Amino acid sequence: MLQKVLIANRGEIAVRVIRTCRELGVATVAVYSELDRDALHVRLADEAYALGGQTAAESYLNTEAILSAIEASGADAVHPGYGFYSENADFARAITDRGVTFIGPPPEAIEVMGDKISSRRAAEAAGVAGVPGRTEPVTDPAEVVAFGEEFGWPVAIKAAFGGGGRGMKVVHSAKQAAEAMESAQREAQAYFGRPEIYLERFLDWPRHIEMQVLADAHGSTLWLGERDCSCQRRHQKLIEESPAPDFPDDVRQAMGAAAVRVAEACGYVNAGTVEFLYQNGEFYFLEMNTRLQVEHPVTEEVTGLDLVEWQLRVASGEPLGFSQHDVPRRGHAIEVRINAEDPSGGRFVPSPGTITTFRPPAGPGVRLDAGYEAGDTVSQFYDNLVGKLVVWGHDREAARRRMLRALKETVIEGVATTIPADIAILDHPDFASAAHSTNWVEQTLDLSGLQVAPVGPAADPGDKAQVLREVTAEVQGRRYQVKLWVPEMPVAVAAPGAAPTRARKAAKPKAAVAGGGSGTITVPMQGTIVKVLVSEGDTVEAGQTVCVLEAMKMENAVNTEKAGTVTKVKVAAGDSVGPGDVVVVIE
Ligand code: MV4
Repeated sequence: MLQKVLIANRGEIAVRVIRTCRELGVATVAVYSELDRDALHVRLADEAYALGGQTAAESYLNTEAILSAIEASGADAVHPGYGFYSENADFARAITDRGVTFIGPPPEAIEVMGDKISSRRAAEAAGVAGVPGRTEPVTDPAEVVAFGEEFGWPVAIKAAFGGGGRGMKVVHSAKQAAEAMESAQREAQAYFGRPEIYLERFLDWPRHIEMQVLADAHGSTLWLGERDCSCQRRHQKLIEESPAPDFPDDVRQAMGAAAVRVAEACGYVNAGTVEFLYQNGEFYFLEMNTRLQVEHPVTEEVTGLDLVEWQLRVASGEPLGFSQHDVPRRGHAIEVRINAEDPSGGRFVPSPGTITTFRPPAGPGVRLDAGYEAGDTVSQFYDNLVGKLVVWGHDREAARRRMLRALKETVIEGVATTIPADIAILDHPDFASAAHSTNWVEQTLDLSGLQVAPVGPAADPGDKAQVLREVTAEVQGRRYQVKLWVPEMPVAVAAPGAAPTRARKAAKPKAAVAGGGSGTITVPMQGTIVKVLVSEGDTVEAGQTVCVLEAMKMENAVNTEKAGTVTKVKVAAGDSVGPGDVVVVIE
């Protein structure tokens, strides 16, 4: 088994991977940007390494910094999560070139599935058809017209090197062909750096159904069941579920077998997902995602398998050791993505900020995979997924009701979330009866009346502003030069000649901490007030000790830098205080 896994990601997926590693006794290494230095994934990991930078490009997409962290930590494997470098063949090669295991598919499989034309050809070669169309790039509007006349209108024009849904154009008649083609080429160039486009028949009310596959390095590839991800808005999935509602078992078996053939055709190893469009009983290959997906927990809840565990086992060379017939599928699971976005009026406006309250739901059949806790900040620099709420029920209706119950139990304050929109969707008769399609959220669902209470003034980042200070520390006699992130306020100043003494036995406090010269005396660190030496009305001199703070087993004198009269004493012996708390006011 792997010994130590570095997770080249952040947020809930980094937390998700850490949890399974811990259960398996595998050590974990987090990496973090400057903004994430106190993030949940960093707090949970066994060790953590700074990548520097704020934006994704400066941090989680900084190959050199990630490679240095691998080197420094001695990690023997890297889990890429999703997004960032998860589907980057060059990154996978950079990892394996150093003799470190990449927890994902071989780079060649990432490459074959990396563009639409080559993946569609690979699927066709394996006997799995895409939506009827032609894979040769088109350059002449006459080809679009000829295609529409042969297969019928509307026609979909897609970017050959695209993915994720951007750059698709729908052409309803011959006279729209030229303009739509040019606009599709321009968008393809702008989004994907390549202008090539190709044609498919357009399906007007499809469902997005994807099949989870899992392959070991010994020639065994299994399908673990489908997920229906038809609830989307602008290609962002909102809700996913398994099994797909109103989906005949013979179609499921055929789709599972098709997904296995696609995976085998590209030499796939590890967990992957084959996406299909499904309409009128027929399914068509769309693309393959060569990573663990956001919505993987839906499959975990239905099968009882831990997909991250199997990713690690397969990556370390273990055979699956079970066959297609052994894959359990029980009940129904639904996942809702909770994003820090304000869905008022159906607009879904990003709402970054500090989460002031986070009360998670609990109870039977409820799982929350979150990347944040109360006090954590959702940054505008990254994906604003706060977490995923996943429920299990014995059937779809039980799961739907349980999800509504759990969503209404969840309290998140400080940022707006998509929860009110999720509730509206789950409550809608079209969702309850599974009459929705990939177009439903944008064409039918009306959220214009949705009004979310304002979250209040955005938490002032100045509140928590910290500065980097370099200090010398001695740990068991060895000198270290360390960098400390400390609150931006006057820091502790040791009185000249003062030597710290052990607390409790020490009669006299020696170390001195000053709360600044403003007359408002604050403590610079967390601790307990053990003695208050002044009373309201007392006259004090500059440098005089006003109280004694016990912190980190040391007694510290809290001194005033300013002379004057004590107007307020805000603490008493025994009180717990934190950095910045005011203890005494002097005028
Ligand atoms: C289609 C389609 C209808 N007909 N292709 C958009 C994402 C991209 N990966 C494929 N997409 C679509 N391709 C044909 N021939 C409708 C969509 C589509 C869609 C697909 C999956 C999930 C959500 C979607 C939302 C709008 C359109």
